Amino acid sequence: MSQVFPVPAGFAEHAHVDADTYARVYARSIENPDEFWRDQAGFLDWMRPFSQVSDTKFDPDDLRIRWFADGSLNASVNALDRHLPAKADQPALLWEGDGVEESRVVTWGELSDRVNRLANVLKGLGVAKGDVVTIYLPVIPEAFVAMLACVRLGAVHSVVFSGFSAEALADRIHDAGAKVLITADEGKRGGRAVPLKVNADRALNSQKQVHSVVVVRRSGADVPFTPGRDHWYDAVLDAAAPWCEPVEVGAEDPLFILYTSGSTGKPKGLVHTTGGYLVHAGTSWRTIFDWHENDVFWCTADVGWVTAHTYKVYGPLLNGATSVLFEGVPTWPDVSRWWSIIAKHKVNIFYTAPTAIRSLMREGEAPVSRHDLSSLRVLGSVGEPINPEAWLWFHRVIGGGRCPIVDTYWQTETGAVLLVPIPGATPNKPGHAAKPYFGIRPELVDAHGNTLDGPGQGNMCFAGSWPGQARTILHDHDRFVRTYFAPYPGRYFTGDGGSRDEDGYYRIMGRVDDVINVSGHRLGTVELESAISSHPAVAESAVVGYPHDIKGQGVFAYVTLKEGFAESDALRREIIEAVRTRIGPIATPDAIQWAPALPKNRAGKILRRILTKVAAGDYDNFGDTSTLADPQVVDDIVQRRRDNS
Ligand code: 6R9
Repeated sequence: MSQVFPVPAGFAEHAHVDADTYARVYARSIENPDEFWRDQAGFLDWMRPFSQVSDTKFDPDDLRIRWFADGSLNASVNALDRHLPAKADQPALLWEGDGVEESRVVTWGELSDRVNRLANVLKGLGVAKGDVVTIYLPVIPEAFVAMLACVRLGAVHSVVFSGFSAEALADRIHDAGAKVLITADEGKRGGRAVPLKVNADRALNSQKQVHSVVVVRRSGADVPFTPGRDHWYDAVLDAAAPWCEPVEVGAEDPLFILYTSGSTGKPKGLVHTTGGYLVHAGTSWRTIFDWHENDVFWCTADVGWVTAHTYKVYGPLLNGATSVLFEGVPTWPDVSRWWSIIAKHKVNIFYTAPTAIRSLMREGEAPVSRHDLSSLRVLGSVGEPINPEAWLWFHRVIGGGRCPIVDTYWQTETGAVLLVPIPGATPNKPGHAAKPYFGIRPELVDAHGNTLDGPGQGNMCFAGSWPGQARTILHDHDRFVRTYFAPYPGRYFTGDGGSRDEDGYYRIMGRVDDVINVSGHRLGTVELESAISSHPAVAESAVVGYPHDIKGQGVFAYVTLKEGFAESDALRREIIEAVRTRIGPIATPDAIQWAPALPKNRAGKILRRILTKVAAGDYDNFGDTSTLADPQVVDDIVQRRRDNS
């Protein structure tokens, strides 16, 4: 039995949604989804109204996901123009740099000016409706400017996390077919420089696809510059005209691409479209965080992830909300950096990830109690299941016991939230993403495709479409259908396992596919294995996730070396370096165990189930091992794991 935390006294009276409203609106949204979403769509300014709300079918042989299809609009008009001139002098972004002495306030007027100018610059570089622009920037206001400048032209942004390596960036630029890249000289994290321009140059080496690079001067470092191809952001913006006519796009025209890891080696470029995504993002953001005018919101996610796309960029901007942006890390220059920012800007709504909470929790309460966090009213969590211990600490120490925690379950693919305890409506149970958002129909499905009734555990699926969901994988619609709609026909399959209790509360149990969730970041095991195998000494490798105190899951790699190579710490370091070069520091293996051989069945398939158990230090109950080609291999692996732990 989980402890239950009721909606705090007095909270519901001022909330957008209380328990009765939730029950009534949810029921209506399921009985008549089109009517519900039509109402929600009224939140946006449309250039041409839509006549049909939805045209959707979750049939793997004839998949159809279309929302508001004959309507048209422009995302930047909705995110900026409609807040002007009323909010011209009010802050849109409160930026804190990596160093404590660096901060900036960007007003709505300035943001709009920069967006219009950059849009004109991009237009001058040949960017037009439907073209993809890759953005490789740290958490600085220019990242927002870049995204909005693209969509002002009807162009499609593809943001690549600034922690990805040159090779990972090159793959994503190439796959998206981008001809223009927007980056910075350097990023700054924890007092260290991140060599963005150097990485970008390396990614653009020996290719002709990208003809123009716009470079933001962030650190002022002396970086390589290719005349003709490279342009300093400040110089070209100063020279650009301050108004750019927004381009009208269809609701089903693409808004952005975002890459995420799947269970094969190649990252998937999920394609999100304009109308449905903006309706879902904008309306759910204000509802689930119970945002009210003048509230200050802070989402700590990096712009490279979907969490930031939906609930740091589009959600707040569509609502005309003031947001905090922070470039650095929570532990630098000291472990109270986040808490000092909350106190400085009197943040009311704070949205972060369990992995960060777990690492800050280790530092105890003293760094927190030095700061006044009494402005906080709502807390949020995202990216991975939050363990009850971290939940309770977040609630008591950061939220002072008075703030509901909005545990938002969703994915890059789903565009916006699916499961969530709406703060004025749904009592919290630690670790539970709780209840479906409006219009969302969760189902737990067993291995045979049967939908479970009542309490139980199963594969987390969703029946029926919702407007924010991705429409396809770039260049691979077949993979899109196969991955999400074929496993359980009639439903969208998330790749997660879930459970439901007697109160109808859902809890996410983690991935059931070959994806591991490290500090809230998705990494494909196959992708990791191919990075490891790029080292010339490696014959074969198998990667699994294992429990990690801070990261949730860590990366555990079993590595078999080629003849003639000896196991050594130096080799271990080289393999780690190979992974950092191919993917980036987020993928750094936490443990490498040498394995003279990997456990395989007679067909040569690696038995990951066993490797996962051994990595977790669980040496019993390997289940059916009769298919093992050589049982001795398992004894060997167990022995080595015991010796090392
Ligand atoms: C938004 C985001 C998606 C995967 C998802 C699941 C895990 C996300 C969660 C959660 C439990 C939550 N996940 N939120 N698990 N509770 N509140 O994180 O998107 O990066 O695509 O990751 O993250 O495993 O399938 P994305």
